[in-house]
Amino acid sequence: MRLFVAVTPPPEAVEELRAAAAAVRSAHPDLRWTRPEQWHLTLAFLGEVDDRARADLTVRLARAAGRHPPLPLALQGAGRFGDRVLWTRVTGEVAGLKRLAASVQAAARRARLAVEDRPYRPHLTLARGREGVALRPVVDALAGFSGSTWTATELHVVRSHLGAGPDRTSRHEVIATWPLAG
Ligand code: 2AM
Repeated sequence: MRLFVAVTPPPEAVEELRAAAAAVRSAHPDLRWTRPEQWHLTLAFLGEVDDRARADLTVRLARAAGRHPPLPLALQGAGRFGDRVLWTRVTGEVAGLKRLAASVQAAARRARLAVEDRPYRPHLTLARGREGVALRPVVDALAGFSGSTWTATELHVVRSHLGAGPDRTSRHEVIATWPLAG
């Protein structure tokens, strides 16, 4: 199954961001907006994972979660990866989030999964671009957003069902959760 590991903002933080992004979203229906109920901060994308690797991974991730403390975070402003991805920025205990991501990636590697070696850049994907649509004005329109602080208290393993959501987007299913308890 296709898996990734993430932390998720609580409903209040999602609602603030949804409200702040609503006008921008209406002004840019040409972008492929992600659904608020699926908003998350990816720590590691694992791709296809078979049952044996998943069992190994589960044990290692449970251990990793227990070594990290809950993380106070806030969502703020926006950024982009070229004209491909529009995201909102993460502030607060970003150093701790990076340490958690490094632990998760190390656990995945020890479970013999191929994890990308790119530097981890904390972000929450709001929309994916469309050919010929510039994201800079959209980033500018969201620049003033400043969400409340919330605390990430849990680590989730999420299964992505490709094409199973509305309009053939993916559907996400949380298949395991552990408290951050370090
Ligand atoms: P994102 O973190 O930029 O939003 C599920 O697909 C999640 O894993 C998404 O949040 C997605 O991008 C992230 N992800 C990271 N690398 C990916 C990859 N190579 N393919 C698909 N999703 C990836």
